[in-house]
Amino acid sequence: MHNYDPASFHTAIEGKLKRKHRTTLEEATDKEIYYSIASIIQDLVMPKWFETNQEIQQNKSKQVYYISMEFLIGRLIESNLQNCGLLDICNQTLLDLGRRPERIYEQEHDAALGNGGLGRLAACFLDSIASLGYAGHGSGIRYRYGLFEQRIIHGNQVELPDYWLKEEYPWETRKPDEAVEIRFGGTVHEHKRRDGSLEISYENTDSVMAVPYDVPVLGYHNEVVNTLRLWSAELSPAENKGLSASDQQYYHHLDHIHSIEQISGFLYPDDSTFEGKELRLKQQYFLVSATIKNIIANFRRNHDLPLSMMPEYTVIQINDTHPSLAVPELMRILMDEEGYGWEKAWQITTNLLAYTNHTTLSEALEKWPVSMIQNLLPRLYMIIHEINERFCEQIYTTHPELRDKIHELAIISYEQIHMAHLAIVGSFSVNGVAKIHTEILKNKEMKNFYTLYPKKFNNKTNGITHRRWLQQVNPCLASKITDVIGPRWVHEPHKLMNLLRYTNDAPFLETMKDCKQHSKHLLAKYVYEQQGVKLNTDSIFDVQIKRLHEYKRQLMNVFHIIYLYNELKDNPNMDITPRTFIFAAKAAPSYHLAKEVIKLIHHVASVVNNDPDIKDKLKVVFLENYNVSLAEKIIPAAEVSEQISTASKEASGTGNMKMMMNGAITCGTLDGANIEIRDFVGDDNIFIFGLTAEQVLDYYAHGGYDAKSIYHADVRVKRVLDQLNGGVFGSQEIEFKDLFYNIMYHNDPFFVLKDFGPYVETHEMIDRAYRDQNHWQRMAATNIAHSGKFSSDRTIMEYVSDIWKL
Ligand code: GL2
Repeated sequence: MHNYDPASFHTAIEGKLKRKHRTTLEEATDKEIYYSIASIIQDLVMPKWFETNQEIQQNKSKQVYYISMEFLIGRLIESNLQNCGLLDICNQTLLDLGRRPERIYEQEHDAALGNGGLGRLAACFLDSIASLGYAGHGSGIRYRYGLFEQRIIHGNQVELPDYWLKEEYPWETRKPDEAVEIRFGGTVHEHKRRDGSLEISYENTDSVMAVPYDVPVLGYHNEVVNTLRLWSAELSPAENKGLSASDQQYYHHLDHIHSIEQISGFLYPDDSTFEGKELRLKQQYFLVSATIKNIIANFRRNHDLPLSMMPEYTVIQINDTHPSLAVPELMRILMDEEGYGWEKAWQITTNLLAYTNHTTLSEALEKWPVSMIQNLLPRLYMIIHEINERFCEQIYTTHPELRDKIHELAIISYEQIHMAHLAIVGSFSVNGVAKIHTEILKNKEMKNFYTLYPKKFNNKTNGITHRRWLQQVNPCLASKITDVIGPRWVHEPHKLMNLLRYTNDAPFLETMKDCKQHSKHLLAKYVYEQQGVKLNTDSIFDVQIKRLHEYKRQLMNVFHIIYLYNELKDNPNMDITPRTFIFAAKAAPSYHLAKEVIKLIHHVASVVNNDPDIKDKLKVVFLENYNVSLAEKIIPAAEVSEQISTASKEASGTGNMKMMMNGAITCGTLDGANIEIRDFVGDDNIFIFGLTAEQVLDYYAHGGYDAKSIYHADVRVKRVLDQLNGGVFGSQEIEFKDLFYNIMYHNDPFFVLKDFGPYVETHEMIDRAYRDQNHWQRMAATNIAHSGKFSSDRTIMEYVSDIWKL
């Protein structure tokens, strides 16, 4: 994509600094250099972006649109440099200039337009789609405020707004000419035409403009540039009649503008939980309506064909149910605006849409009150109602055995609209995100739908882009891998399997270990700079980084730390491999118990880290403000990857894949993609413990288990819980009573006590295994070798061949 060498790149930066910032290389701030480099990349990207679009138009290629409320893209500077082949040149140039590359790159504010796994998956998918050369685009919302910034004050999480756009975002291009109008509310009128068909018109709607901002998505070394289109809500010219006869009207008008802009104002900070706020529903419709209008406009630009042909050239993947209003919105446009009858419109709609389910947690399943949809989207409500009527009737006639289940399958029931049901009925494909998750969907959560539509259901195990999560974040390890197996793995990640030939190669294992030590030192340096805590880099770096959620069981990890602390206090000479427990996690602002766990981690850390008896044997650190960039620092340094969700709860997980790819050994339950990791690496290269999903589901079916009996029977458990309840960690006795009560009196809904014993024993095995470093590095190499199967390139190829048919 470029003809730069270090000298000409140097000159290019100099030129940008002069023309754009009126400064010199010597005087420029890191930020000015960052903007100059971004601008050089944009200059290279623009013509390729244009050419990619031209090519799609000329070849009439089938295109996929990935609609998602979240794209957790993090920083783009380094991956863009890498993908256009400039990273080494840029690094060298900066070093020659006496600048530290990482200081320059960290000038970019993370684009945190997502909560966690679901949003990061969308970002990895875009990278793989472009790198594999497919025509695929993301469509999302340009939230003015991303996921909140987390600060810890006296152990408590506090949230700060993430105003990521306060400085120019160099990767976006505003496209006002492609803005579309979105309508909310109003009343619907139906007129019967002479031929009996219905003409629909709307009155008194509120309209909003959706203005696209395009971010380029660069393929790796292939000159492909796809688009991530982010929509921003603005005042529609139609609404800006502006004339105000009184100051009251004027202020009313300003309020109105403000409420419109709020639609793309902020990202809802809930991960795997549903918040039925009207503004969130507005965001969903805003995204869906803008995207579909855009897709239709693109189709018309590229083809001289009727819309009924769209499914031949277009496919729309909806990321969870958040964009599932796509079903009625497509129906509305096809019928009301394009004149198709119900049957034909339904055929087109259901051949365009494919739905990915990301969770079976009941608290996450979206159910909107009928009244809310009726008020905000009256025409869509009519259509959903009709879809539901026809669907229920169809079950009644074609599946008599399901007649008594109709109320469970219905899209509308008990005054609520079940978005997952709508998405399943309105799509041609329904996929889960790991084998076990898809099985649970088919055999339990969506069992009756599976009976109705066995062919729709399929599995697509998640993946991560190895270009970012290995090559970019761990250049040391990446280069050592290339030294032994050659560079092809970057294009064909399954070739990482060739590393299996080196799992007994002592010099290779030694270099791997050196890389890990290097990464541990870098992380230790960061921790010291951030919080003044010195880490023992000879200790095991034991890492749990993910959103804070009861089902992810950070609490069990803390209980284990307290237990080890107790053991060491009782027996200071105990033979133990030193450990550093590393946490990073954001809790949803209204999730009380999750915030309590964050506080507990801090209190335990302050006791453990300041106890002279413990010396260097245990350390606990919680790193503030977990985001993509922080993950990039931690993951290369991880040695133990904590993936300890209550079995059946974690649909897939993707952090498990990232850490495995960097040579960490998983300590996990048989949940989500852990199961597939185990199947590939074998039992000898992973530490598995705890209840199986089947056992957990069985307990739930029989009302749970008796947590108190474990408390009374296991002295280790009793001691930890009594300490929790007795104010040993924290300034007062009642400090953690809610956590204590949840276990003791709400019967430990996530089986923390039940799995505690096996968890402790598994950690004893880890402790022993780590002492044999040769063996440990062999396990690490085996994990890396198999991690290629968790590249999102593999996942995308499966979507392409089974669902998208690009
Ligand atoms: C999630 C799942 O919880 C997680 O296990 C999965 O890896 C990702 C991506 O498929 O999706 N579902 C969900 O609602 N969020 C997730 O991270 N927020």
